[in-house]
Amino acid sequence: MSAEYRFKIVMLGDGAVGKTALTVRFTQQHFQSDYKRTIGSDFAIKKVEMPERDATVTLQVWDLAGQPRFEVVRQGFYRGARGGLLVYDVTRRRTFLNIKNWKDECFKNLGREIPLIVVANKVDLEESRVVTTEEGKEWAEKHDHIYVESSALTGKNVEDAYTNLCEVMVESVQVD
Ligand code: G3D
Ligand code: MG
Repeated sequence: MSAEYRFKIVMLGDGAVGKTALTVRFTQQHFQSDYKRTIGSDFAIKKVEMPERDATVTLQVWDLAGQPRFEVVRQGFYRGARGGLLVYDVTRRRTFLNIKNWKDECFKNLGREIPLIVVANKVDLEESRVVTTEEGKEWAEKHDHIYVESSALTGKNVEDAYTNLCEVMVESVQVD
């Protein structure tokens, strides 16, 4: 019997780091559900096959549009999330420094911790890169996160970011 999981995950990170670009690239979808757009978040669906685990994961990928002012919007965004991608832009140091705040806000809203993957995005922009691989990796390892370098533009490692998260989420269910 193969296992089926459904997980809501959240895209975390500052504006313009590539959260939407990564999600669109991964799901090959344009965002659905207009009524959610009005409250500032959207989601896309993607089925991930995990043959080694004999499992199928249906991901509901939530993406917060901008920085909604209303706390209630953010609560709805986080509610029920089982994992997330902490995304920063390797060409802007501030976005790297801010992933800690996104992580804190996420755990505070949920009242518990969930698996998060650190995603260093825009690695195609080599000339303007300011956050090194070593720095990103060191922070991720220190805080027990898997580290992935991606480019939503070229598609590099985009799938890896999400499938790594699936692995960790499935594992955490099996431990529970
Ligand atoms: P957000 O959803 O986190 O706010 P977006 O970010 O996905 O809207 O991306 C912001 C801008 O960065 C977009 O450019 C997008 O095309 C670009 N971008 C996203 N990922 C990458 C990447 O990996 N490499 C490069 N070079 N650019 C990327 P525009 O010009 O459309 O605003
Ligand atoms: Mg966006």
